[in-house]
Amino acid sequence: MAEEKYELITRNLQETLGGDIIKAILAEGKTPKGYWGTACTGRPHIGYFVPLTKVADFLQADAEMTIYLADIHAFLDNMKAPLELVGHRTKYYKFILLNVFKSLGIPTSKLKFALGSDHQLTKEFNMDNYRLCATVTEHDAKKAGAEVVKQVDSALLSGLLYPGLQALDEQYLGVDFQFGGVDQRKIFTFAELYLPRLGYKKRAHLMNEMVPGLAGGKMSSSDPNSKIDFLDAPEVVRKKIKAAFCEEGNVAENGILAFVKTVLIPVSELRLENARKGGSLLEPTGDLKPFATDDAPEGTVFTIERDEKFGGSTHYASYDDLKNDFAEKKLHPLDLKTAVTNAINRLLDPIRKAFAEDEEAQQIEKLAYPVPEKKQKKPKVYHPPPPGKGRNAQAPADGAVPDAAASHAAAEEAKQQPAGSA
Ligand code: STL
Repeated sequence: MAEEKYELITRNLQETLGGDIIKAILAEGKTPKGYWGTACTGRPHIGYFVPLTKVADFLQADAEMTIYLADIHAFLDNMKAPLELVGHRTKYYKFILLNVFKSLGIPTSKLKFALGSDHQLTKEFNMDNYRLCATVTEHDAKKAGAEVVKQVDSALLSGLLYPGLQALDEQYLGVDFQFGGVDQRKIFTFAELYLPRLGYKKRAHLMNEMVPGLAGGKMSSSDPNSKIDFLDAPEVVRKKIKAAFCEEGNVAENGILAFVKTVLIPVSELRLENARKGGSLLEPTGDLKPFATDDAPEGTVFTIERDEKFGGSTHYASYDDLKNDFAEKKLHPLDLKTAVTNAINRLLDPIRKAFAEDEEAQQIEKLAYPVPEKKQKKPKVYHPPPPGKGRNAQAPADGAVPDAAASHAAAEEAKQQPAGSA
């Protein structure tokens, strides 16, 4: 039983540090407590399905999970979220994440939500922060944040505080493990080194592999082409997937395949497992069918629907089978993209619907992401040209003077073309 739970907790991860800590808790018959945190900076995008799908495993193993919205961190990371917007953004994140869990059928009654500002403004936390600042070298703080904190010239002191506060969060959230992407690794090892120096326990750290965005690179909130918003309309989803890089036979830099591997197939597996357990695993809050057609053989985790004249539908029982077919060019990018578009739209449908039916959520979204005001054009002031210059003056003997304003406008226009938009 303890072994089974440990296997569930650690499966499909890239790396586990301090697994013995979790094993010891399970061996005592106790419930491990963990958390996953995010900073409420830009808009949450469907890349969040990856960690949230893994959270389903933790819950299935009866772990107690906290979803942590790092509001103060969002501001500390180069003010990615201005302080006056952070409060609205945390509310928006909470709305979206709750509905993602519902869409996945993950019982939200077993989840806790917490905000950074719930504990980070207390006297105790602040004193611990000062104690930590008197222990950590500047060098270590900088190194720990290197992959997570935006690196800029004239770096702000806030970036140096970021890793220490995250380490202290483990203590103040009262958890046994923290879960995050492997990009958090340096912060995690920092926490393992420094919490014991303050007299606190070392926690376990569970890390997901980094998943390429649909455009091929890291799924970033700042590149609109690489991310699909949870509220994107079905047509927008289709267009973004259509534009995604997905080269025939190339399984290496393939954001579409990565999404199938880390979200769609685990979700199918969860749904099949739920059906096997008579529906005791998931809440019937949404569509609980795997991404397979009704006529698919038992154990199918993904169906590619295809016209008979192109060989008919293919049913896959594992990701590796699908990947191998793609590598051998037996599965065409267009057929894969169609299937993935449909699956994503099935996952997004209940989220879009919940938002459309919730006026408060719509209000929060407006406040959280105000449309930036267009820059006011400076009123044109007429400066008369000096004598002998200007439109009405005689042209110089060597002919045309380039129109600087026009060529600048042309250069700007050229910049607007998205790179590789084919
Ligand atoms: C990001 C992007 C991301 C994860 C995080 C931030 C994590 C932040 C965080 C902060 C404090 C914690 C835990 C996690 O205690 O993918 O901008």
